[in-house]
Amino acid sequence: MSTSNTTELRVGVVGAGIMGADHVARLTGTIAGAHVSAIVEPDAARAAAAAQLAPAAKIFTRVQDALAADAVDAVVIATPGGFHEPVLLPVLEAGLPVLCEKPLTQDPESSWRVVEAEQKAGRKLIQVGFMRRFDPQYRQLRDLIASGRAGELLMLHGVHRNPSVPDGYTQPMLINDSVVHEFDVVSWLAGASITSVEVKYAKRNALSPAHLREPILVLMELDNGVLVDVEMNVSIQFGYQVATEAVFQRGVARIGQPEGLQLWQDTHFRLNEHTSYVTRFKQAYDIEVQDWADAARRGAIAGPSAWDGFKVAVACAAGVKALDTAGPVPVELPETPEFYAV
Ligand code: ISE
Repeated sequence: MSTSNTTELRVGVVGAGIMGADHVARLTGTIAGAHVSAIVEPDAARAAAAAQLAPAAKIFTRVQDALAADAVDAVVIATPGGFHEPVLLPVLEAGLPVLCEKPLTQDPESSWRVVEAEQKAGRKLIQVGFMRRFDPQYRQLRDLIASGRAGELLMLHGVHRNPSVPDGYTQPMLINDSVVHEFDVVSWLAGASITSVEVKYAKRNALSPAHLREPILVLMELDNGVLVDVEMNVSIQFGYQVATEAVFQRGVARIGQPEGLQLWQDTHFRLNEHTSYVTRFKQAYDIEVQDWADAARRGAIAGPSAWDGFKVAVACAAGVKALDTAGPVPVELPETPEFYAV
């Protein structure tokens, strides 16, 4: 940790795309007790744009160089998932705390290597960026489920709708990049593990990119008997919407409905919807990063662990297989290592 005259956490942000730049702005303008000391980004134009948001930050092209220069006390990884492992391993070796955007890595094998490296480092250093766990509405729903006030939870119906996706978004990304959030959050909400994943195809949206077959319906069985369905839709056009309905023995609860200013005008009723996850989950990201930075300064993590990331990687592998399989694909997890047992 820094011995300079500031006790602030010096954070290196790796990857300066949409999420990386958003985190640079957040760490600079919103988060207390931390600042961006380094931006690691091989694309010079992106690096320069992010540096405008944090002028004091040094620019590096490789995380190893930022570590060697002793420029950071902690790291936020916001590169595409395929680049997480090569950044995580040297950061773990340096013994620094890290907030790693989802997914932990792209497959169970590489996620396993990461949890092994973390165990070798001797303490939990990785928090995975499943930000929905920090969203106040998701937290209220989890408290309701845990309280038993509406009886036992029986089913969860989810919708995960994006207006559109970039050209590079591929069919497996429906699972690895999008449904990945549900794999984490439904287990967390229901306090249970996913035992199978099934994918059903809806009538194809002619407005979807030519290489995508969607929307899809993803069915998950949990080991406590709860059944989950999620509509995953990345060409819904009208806006960004993530919502859940929870069905209990004695009631129904909903989160994620459009909120804010209601306007009646010219015989129309209007309520604005989000256009992107950056605004829909802004509050969640703010809380997530503040809690992470506070915990990092105490030598701890404050959210989903690398083991949670590994479990989701296993569910994603089943989900990707389910894209081409009729019927449910089992999700089989090894025993939780002692290191991660709560
Ligand atoms: C994106 O990467 C996210 O993480 C968003 O939360 C999700 O809604 C979107 O589908 C993903 O592409």
